[in-house]
Amino acid sequence: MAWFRAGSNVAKLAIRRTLSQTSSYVTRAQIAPAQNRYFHTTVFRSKAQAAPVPRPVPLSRLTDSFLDGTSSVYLEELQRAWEQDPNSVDESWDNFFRNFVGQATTSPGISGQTIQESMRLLLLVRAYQVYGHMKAKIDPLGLEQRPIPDDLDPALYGFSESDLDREFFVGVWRMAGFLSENRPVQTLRAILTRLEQAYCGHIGYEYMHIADREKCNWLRDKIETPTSTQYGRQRREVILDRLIWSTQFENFLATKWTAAKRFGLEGCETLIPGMKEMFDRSADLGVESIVIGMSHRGRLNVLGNVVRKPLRQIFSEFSGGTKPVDEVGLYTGTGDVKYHLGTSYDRPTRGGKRIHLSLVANPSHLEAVDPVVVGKTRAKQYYSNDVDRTKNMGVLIHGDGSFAGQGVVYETLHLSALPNYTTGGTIHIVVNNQVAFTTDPHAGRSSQYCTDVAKALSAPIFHVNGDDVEAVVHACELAAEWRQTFHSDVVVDIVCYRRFGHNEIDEPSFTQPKMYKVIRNHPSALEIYQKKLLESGQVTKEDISQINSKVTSILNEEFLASKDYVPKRRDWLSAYWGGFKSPEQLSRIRNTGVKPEILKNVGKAITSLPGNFKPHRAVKRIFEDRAKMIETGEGIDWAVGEALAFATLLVEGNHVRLSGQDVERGTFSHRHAVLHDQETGEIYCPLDHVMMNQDEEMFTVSNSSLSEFGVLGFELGYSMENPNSLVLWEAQFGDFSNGAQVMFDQFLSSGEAKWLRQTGLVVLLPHGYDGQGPEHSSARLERFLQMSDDNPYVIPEMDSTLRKQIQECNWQVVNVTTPANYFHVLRRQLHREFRKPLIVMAPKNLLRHKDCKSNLSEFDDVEGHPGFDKQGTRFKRLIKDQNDHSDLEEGIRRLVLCSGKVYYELDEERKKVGGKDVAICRVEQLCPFPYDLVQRELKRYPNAEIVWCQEEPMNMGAYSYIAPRLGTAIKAVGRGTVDDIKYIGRAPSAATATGFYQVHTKEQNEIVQKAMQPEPLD
Ligand SMILES: Cc1ncc(C[n+]2csc(CCOP(=O)(O)OP(=O)(O)O)c2C)c(N)n1
Ligand SMILES: [Mg+2]
Repeated sequence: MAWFRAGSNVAKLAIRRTLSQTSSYVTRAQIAPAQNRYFHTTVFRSKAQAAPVPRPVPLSRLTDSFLDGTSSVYLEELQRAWEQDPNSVDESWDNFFRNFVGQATTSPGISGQTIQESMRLLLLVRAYQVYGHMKAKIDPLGLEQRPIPDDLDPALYGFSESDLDREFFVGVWRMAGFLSENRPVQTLRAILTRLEQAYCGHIGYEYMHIADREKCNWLRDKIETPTSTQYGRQRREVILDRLIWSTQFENFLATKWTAAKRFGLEGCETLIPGMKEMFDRSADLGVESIVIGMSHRGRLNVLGNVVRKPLRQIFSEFSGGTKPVDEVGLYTGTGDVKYHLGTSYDRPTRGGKRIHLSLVANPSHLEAVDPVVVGKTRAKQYYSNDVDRTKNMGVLIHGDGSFAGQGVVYETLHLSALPNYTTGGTIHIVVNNQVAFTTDPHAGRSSQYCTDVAKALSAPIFHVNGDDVEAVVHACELAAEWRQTFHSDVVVDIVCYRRFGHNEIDEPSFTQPKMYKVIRNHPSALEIYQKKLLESGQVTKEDISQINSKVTSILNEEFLASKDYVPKRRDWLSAYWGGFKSPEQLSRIRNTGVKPEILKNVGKAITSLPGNFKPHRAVKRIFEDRAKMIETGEGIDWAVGEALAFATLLVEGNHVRLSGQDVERGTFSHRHAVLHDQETGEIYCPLDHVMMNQDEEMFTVSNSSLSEFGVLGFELGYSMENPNSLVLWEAQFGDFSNGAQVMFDQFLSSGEAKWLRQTGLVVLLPHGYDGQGPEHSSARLERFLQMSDDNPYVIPEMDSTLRKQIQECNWQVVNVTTPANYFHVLRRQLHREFRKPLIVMAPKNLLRHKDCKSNLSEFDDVEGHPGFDKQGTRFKRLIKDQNDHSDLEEGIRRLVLCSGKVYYELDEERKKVGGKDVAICRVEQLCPFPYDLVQRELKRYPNAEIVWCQEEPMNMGAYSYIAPRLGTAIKAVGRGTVDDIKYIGRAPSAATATGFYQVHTKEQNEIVQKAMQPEPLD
């Protein structure tokens, strides 16, 4: 490709120069549309006719920025090589150089002039390939006034009308399409006509940004081969039928529910036939399952006509719906508006296959669902062993405003070729109605097209006139073929319009009066297509009215049936979730301890390296230390505790996937899940070798792109596919997680309540005050707690055999302080019959803290070992004081409740001051609040003042969550009220932490000293 570019650019330059040396060539910024239309008939303007035949310019005299750097060096080298031996370069270059130095060419029958002309023609062909889309008639309203590049003007290349019927040779460039090697000579007229048809019709192709000749040639073949968009009678009837369904569906809703918001598709009805044909073609090419993400526009139409959700159900929901009868008293969640709900169905395809379609539920937040869809698709590929990623595909439908405006689009696109995130290509369809609510494109984006962001990914982009249903179908089919051939993203930009307002009760003429004047008189895509088919004689009026009446009568039947429609029990469980419990069905907590021999075995596997592997010295030592931990069963640190959790889950048959920025080594250089041989650079991941012949992907740890929103969304989607997987996303520092705030607010904290979909996603957020400043201290624990939905004033059933506290809560928030407890909380995620998101305030300095260690006996399930109670070994929601206190300790004057690493600082201070009369309890699970265990401790210390101690400022951390709940617990045991809780922590603050290390140390000291002060607290 490079040499071609170089050659063509130099030649183009030469032409420009020779032309500009004469006075008759005037550089123009744009070709007026009228002239442009005139040019469609391939008749030239008189000025162009005067253009002289250019003279060649010696290469050595060419100067231009293009010749800077590597390309000029390359050319010079090429020229030197040619001068020494003309056979050492490609024939095309031989001709090129001969031409420039005025020699005759070698190819028989080709004169120097012919070569010159061929090269100029070649540039013109290339100009069409590059810029043809800018002249394509893609706007159904014809409102766009964009300049047409002068590169598309044959006069620029010295051609005049008298050349039209001359024959030209264009075939030495080893390219497909026009420039294919064996193409016979053609007249200029034929070439231009074909170029216009191929590149300037109802589809504008953008692909020349793709730096891959094979791909470009593939597209060129498809684009430049004549008759590629012709459909026969049968296909046309199917397309017509689908377009009628799409159009009638919206009309029907509009007449039955005149004032309801449905974000209709009117103006882009061709989306439906386009999608259906795309899916049919995909199925022909091996796709079995498609995950779809889309926002409001046309969602109901897609649900009904593409996904085939029963129309009666859609109509029933549209009328307000009824709660499913057999769900009364059962779990129904809080629900969501109709145009957000997800669903999935199997539908037959045109080719007689079946395809599974799932539309993912999404919030209003435009584009937020994108990474979720991609993650879910990837998980489907893993679980269906879809190694070449051709059976499962993601399709995203975007709006023009949101595709250009929302950053998560780019964050999602950037996952597309990453080894652990790729799905073999997502197909993007943009419903480009040229307006976003009330905002015009010129105010909404800086790029020419709303799709330009996809160029960064080298995705081909097909801009298609939404009025031409066959062009839409063609572009959609081509996208499907591209995806199955090249396994990468592709964009179909359906340029259309919005017939009504943003929604059905909105007045568009307030803001887009001119556009709407045009729209009012604009025929629908269906009208246009019907006319075309009638004119072609392939379809009669009777045929059309037959389809119309069939559709009308089905819509009416479904409408009638919707009145008595009784929804079935809601399908809140997808394929792999059979047997899982809703929050209303009790799920007992299981033992998370592991047999000692298993621990030893997996422990050995994760701490030993292959004999010939040469790790970094420091890493070698770490692994030697780890091996010793397993051997002695003592001093197990955080990283080993985590690895043991992963390893034991793996041997139990679960899939484990950890992703995030720098997670392989770990931000704090503690994890070393992937090791690098210092000599060969090869990598070794011990957790890939826990079992014999372990599947490579069963344990996945992967550094991600530097994105929070995109990657968290991806992992969330991934986690929703199959419950037998532990999926974790780790933030670099918890502080950065708010870059993914939409994911927390719209999906993770509320997704189950809105859409009845569970996820056991684990989010690791490094948190803690170490004096690293305001942006490396706080994961904003308070926010997660504030979004928790457990009632602060009601103590739920806490009996261990009846407890559903976690099931009923929207998520769990923990701040764990021992490796063993971390091990158990991770394992607990899978050892239950429901799934709940887990937010972990992950430690930083505890990763290497001398006291933050556990013994292997805390991980196992051996009776008599620490942590073992009558139900086995479990995650400890609260860790009681580590001094050997009895059930009643009347001499304790203060009970300090805390959470996280401040515990170790408090304990140290207590040792320092000999504070034997102070008890310190760690609330490891903040949400839902462990009422039973807190009350147990309150009873143990009847005379103690009750303190909540935290290192965060008062308006942050857990305080505002803990206070009312602790108050409720206190009240229930007769120990006072919320007013009796004493607060120790930083003062309220705007910033999360001080930027001055000394101030930090002083504050930290004050906290621990206050907690131990002999005087009562005020
Ligand atoms: C993240 C986000 N910001 C703002 C909105 C409010 N909003 C809803 S629709 C819309 C316009 C969307 O325009 P476009 O993407 O072109 O889709 P269209 O409605 O034209 O189909 C806006 C701004 C939103 N839903 N989500
Ligand atoms: Mg729009």
